Amino acid sequence: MMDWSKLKQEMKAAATALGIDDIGVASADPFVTLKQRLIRHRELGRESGFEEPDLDRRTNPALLFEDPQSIIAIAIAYPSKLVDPPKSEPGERRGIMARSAWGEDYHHVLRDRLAKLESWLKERVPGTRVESMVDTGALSDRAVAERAGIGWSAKNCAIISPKLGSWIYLGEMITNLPLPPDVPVTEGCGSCTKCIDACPTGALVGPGELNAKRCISFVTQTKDMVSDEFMRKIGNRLYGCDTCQVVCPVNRGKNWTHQPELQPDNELAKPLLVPLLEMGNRQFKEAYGRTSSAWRGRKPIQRNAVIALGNFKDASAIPHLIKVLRDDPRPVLRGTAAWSLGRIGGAEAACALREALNNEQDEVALSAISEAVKSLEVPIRDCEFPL
Ligand code: B12
Ligand code: SF4
Ligand code: SF4
Repeated sequence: MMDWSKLKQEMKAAATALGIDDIGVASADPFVTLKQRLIRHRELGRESGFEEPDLDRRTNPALLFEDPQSIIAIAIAYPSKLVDPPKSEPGERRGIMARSAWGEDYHHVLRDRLAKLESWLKERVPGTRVESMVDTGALSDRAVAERAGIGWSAKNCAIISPKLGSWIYLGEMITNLPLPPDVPVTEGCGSCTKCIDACPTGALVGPGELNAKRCISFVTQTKDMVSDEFMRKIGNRLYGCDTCQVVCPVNRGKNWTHQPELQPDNELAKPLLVPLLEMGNRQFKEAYGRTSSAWRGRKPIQRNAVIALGNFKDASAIPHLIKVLRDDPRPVLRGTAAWSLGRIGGAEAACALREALNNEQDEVALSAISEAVKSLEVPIRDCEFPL
């Protein structure tokens, strides 16, 4: 007879050698309260659209796996600080990638660890069956991690591990092994509300409640025109947002540098904006293809780079933005360049906008250009294309 408690202890002892930073076991029972929560979340229109749409599959492991007996949750910790980060200076402005997009794509790293764990289990228990997932699977990674005792479900929505903080990626494996479940963490946020207060867009509508459509992380991953309100709030973020984790006191001093694949390349994590604008598809794939920021392609990142240049109000960016306004084949990029030129202002930007107003054929870009022209503070009379 297999001693499942002993196997679990041995598995926990082996985790570090398998490159896993924390591991826990959850029962494979349906996630009943999560389902109610997800129904309400949908009714309120607060989904991002990146979630698995089938709420039954998201909350019932038995619909994903024949006769599930347990779910093993894993966490891998990632760095929160760049070593000697390059400065963002006038004429050489830089954007910032969220920490979860530094280093190698975490989907690959966690899948590698889950595969190692699977081999470890199969060596000990022939007949082991597993189904592993990271982020793109049907289950809620956070709900599984919470149930498996990895951390608590915090007011900023993150799973916070008492020992690792929230700079952790999550993944899991449904199994046919009746491993005894762990106990959820009882620690919590207490009376702290720092993350809710710091969220730039009010996306954290309550403790642990996110309106994903207002979350900057979501907005940076969309592909269309962004509203004026959100473009201003994006600042120089190129992908994702870390504000509600950076302000969290539990994360103070937590910076995990031991996972070799997850260590950042400064020039990719905090890249110069102008060269990013000029990257072709192939160049972009070579530079960012191995990171998790590339999953939506280069368009959202280049659009965000254009927004960042507008937010910096650095006049040296004007010729580059004019080039996008005139020549970029993507209407969203042309429209966003118009917004940025309007934000920086000045004669050169204004003339280029007037010219574009006469030449632009696309409706989306045209509407952004006319808004930008309206926003110009100084009327320009000496352009080649006066109004
Ligand atoms: C869709 C998605 C997003 C969307 C929506 C995020 C969200 N909070 O819902 C967007 C694009 C905005 C996003 C952003 C980010 N994401 Co994301 N995202 C996901 C994804 C694919 C699904 C999440 C989901 O279903 N959300 C719906 C909510 C309602 O459910 P949930 O958060 O999964 O579950 C919790 C709640 O339901 C809550 N709950 C249950 N019942 C009740 C009842 C009440 C009353 C309340 C208040 C709460 C509550 O408890 C559950 C457990 O915590 C997961 C991967 C996965 N498959 O799970 C990654 C995931 C959540 N993302 C992750 C990360 C890292 C991020 C970012 C930090 C990236 C970045 N730097 O920009 C931000 C953080 C934004 C934030 N404050 O949450 C990690 C989280 C790691 C961690 N330590 O928690 C995950 C788990 C990916 C991974 N495998 O590592 N993400
Ligand atoms: S990721 Fe940014 S925008 Fe989203 S909830 Fe956190 S602080 Fe707010
Ligand atoms: S900032 Fe405070 S309230 Fe927000 S997650 Fe951290 S401890 Fe919880």
